[in-house]
Amino acid sequence: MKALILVDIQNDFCPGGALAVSDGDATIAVANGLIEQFKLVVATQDWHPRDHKSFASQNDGVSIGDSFELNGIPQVAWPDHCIEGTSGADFHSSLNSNGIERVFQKGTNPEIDSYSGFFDNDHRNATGLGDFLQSRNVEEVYVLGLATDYCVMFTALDAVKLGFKTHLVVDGCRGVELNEGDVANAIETMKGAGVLIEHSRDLKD
Ligand code: VGL
Ligand code: ZN
Repeated sequence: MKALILVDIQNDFCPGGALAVSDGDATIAVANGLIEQFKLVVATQDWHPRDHKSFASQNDGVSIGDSFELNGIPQVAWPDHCIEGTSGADFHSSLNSNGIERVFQKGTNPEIDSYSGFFDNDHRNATGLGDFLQSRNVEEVYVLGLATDYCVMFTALDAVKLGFKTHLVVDGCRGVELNEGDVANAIETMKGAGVLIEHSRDLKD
């Protein structure tokens, strides 16, 4: 069984959003095209309490884009984004969210960030995505969404670690690119870990 994993296609990561990724809404057409082709589609949703400590606003002397340590783990300071229950945290209205069977929320603990759709950044708490996929006999996953150099990459890397044959649908992803080269490096890191890099046009069956 194959599954499509849509990562964080939310208003705050699209143009006009609080943590807008350049061209982030270009992922939607690719996602909608593939939703039609897959029997099993799941999505992750970045879902933070208002006082989440990954926000620069919650840390004295820390500015957006700074690196700091949060409970012993390296952390980038983000603008307030994807606050639970706000429109910024909603899936983009153009996304065919009717096709999504199950949504896994992450980043709900204010003390730790969660880039991967499977685990918090310390790998201690699971979102349930891994167990869900295993319960549905999934062996192969296709990952796309936002952002290539954060949540998409860590989701794909964890998928490999959990034993799924993992594909990145590269034209369905866009990145933050906080530093030049971050997206290219993320793709190389995924490749090196065994992620298969694909283009959506080659997935038509
Ligand atoms: C993300 C930064 C902070 C992402 C989420 O979805 O890639 N990036 N929170
Ligand atoms: Zn976040």
